[in-house]
Amino acid sequence: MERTFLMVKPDGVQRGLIGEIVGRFERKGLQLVASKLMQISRETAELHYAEHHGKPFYERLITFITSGPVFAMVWQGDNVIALTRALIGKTDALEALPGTIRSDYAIHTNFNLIHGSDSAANAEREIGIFFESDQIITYEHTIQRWI
Ligand code: RTP
Ligand code: MG
Repeated sequence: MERTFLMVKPDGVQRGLIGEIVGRFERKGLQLVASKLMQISRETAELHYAEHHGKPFYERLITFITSGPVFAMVWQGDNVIALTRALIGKTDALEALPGTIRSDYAIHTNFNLIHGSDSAANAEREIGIFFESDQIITYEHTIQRWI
């Protein structure tokens, strides 16, 4: 069983899309094991996006992700990292497949609504940045046997 870190970005929160986005992962059959609405500090944003440090879009990205509350989550399920990346869609909304979150709701790369971890190592690292281990809830997911 795999875990991933997902985060509705400030544009998604402001546009009232938390419920819509969470609903897509719920209906897929994935299990929510942690969540919180939070304001990210610059320090946290720099830790989270460390791999992009020095890139041309870095400053814009840090400014954007700290510009308002985000909805941070941990989701669990078989292949949850690849599955959630597929449901989110490509970074650029123009390249995202129809039916993905970014294709359905985003127009620009700078405002692409949601973050999803891209590897097991990054998922573990990002979960550690945003959540204490006792904030991640272990519970029986009763629909699991039907999925
Ligand atoms: P994320 O990390 O937010 O889930 O997005 P991603 O994996 O699809 O894309 P990534 O390459 O990790 O980039 C992180 C965020 O930086 C912004 N970005 N802007 N060329 C650009 O202007 C550019 N490239 C990336 C996007 O907001 C992207 O989500
Ligand atoms: Mg990324």
